[in-house]
Amino acid sequence: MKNLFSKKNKAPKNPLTVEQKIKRRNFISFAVFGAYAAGAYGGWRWLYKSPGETPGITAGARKPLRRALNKTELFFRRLTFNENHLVKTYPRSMAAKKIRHNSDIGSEGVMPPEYWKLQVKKISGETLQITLDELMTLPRTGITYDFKCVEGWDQISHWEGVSFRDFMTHFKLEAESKMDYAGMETPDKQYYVGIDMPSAMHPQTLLAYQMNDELLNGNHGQPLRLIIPVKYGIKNLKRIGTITFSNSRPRDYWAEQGYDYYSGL
Ligand SMILES: Nc1nc2c(c(=O)[nH]1)N[C@H]1C(S)=C(S)[C@@H](COP(=O)(O)O)O[C@H]1N2
Ligand SMILES: [Mo]
Repeated sequence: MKNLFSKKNKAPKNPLTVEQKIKRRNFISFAVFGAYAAGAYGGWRWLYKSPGETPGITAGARKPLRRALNKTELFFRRLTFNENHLVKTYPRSMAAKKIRHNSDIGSEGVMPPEYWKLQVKKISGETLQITLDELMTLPRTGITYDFKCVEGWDQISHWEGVSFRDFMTHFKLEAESKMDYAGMETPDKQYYVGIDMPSAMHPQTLLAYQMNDELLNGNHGQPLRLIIPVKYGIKNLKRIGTITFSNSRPRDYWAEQGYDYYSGL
């Protein structure tokens, strides 16, 4: 049988009254709350006083926040990106006949084909000038997939053109394909995107000149646009004027406004 009066079970010498107990608990909760509040305030001050990120590529965030964002981005990229993982495609008959038309920064109206050449800036400093006719002699690739805009709409659409990979091989841009990024800009430089090379070289990425059965019209990036199914609409630059290659992030129109630079799906 248990001895109720053993040392262990002995009643405390000065048992606390209920009131004292409550007081003590209140004191502890306030102390804990106070410590959290001080910590939170300290953290906020630290963040507030920390330097802003280098202006340019992305909208100004505090450096530590941007570091955290970049880490998260890398984590998800590694987790979800796989060049053998293909975006879902649909039978061509499911493609919309009337394709939704969104913003046209840098791609308004029509570009007379005789004034347009694709400028490809090689890392040697040389610039290739490529006509649409020349691009159209390369193997033609088509894709029917669900185009997604960050604004919340999506549409199954059909596009044709040259796969970016085939384009790189044909024009002997091997050294360029080993760089970290491709940058693309409209001829007037009003709209521009930066694309990480693995996404650019993804087998479904196209330099597209055709939508459904016709060459692109002025609404959709005539004469040549990027169709990059692994990314949101914002990265699908209409009316490509120049392509550059670099190991640092090329400037990106929407990233400068605070959108995710990677904008992957
Ligand atoms: N030059 C240029 N390209 C652009 C844009 C733009 O404003 N200018 N908008 C982007 C966005 S946000 C989307 S959703 C798609 C829309 O393409 P669409 O008009 O062919 O549907 O183009 C992308 N490419
Ligand atoms: Mo969009």
